[in-house]
Amino acid sequence: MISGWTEPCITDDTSRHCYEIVDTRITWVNASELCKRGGGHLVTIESVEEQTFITDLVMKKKFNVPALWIGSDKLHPEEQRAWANGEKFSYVNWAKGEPNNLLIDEDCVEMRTDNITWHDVRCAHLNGYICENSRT
Ligand SMILES: [Ca+2]
Ligand SMILES: [Ca+2]
Repeated sequence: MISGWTEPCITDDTSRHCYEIVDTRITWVNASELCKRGGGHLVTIESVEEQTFITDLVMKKKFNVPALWIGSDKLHPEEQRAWANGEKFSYVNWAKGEPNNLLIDEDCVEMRTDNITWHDVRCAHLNGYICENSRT
């Protein structure tokens, strides 16, 4: 369950970003819906600083899920590749060889909890997820 947006948060020049990591395994669409219901969205990682902050959060906690959904779907074809809000990727942390669309329809993006790299996988896969709430 979303337990609230009080912590942990980072503040940059223009806004404050708070994160909630949930280790219940659900599909990308369901994770996206739950984040929205909590007033946020699946995390968009726009800089190395944001990735580092999230990496620290993930590493601090022992997860019983191998991967967490982040906020990108409709990954293929390549020219559509972006965050679900339409924003183009300004930063990426793909694992070597990813995104590879290996099983066809690997249209959603997960972040592995062991090494924090991104992989494209099928959206019906069951993962934990990270919600973000950004306020200006
Ligand atoms: Ca973000
Ligand atoms: Ca893949």
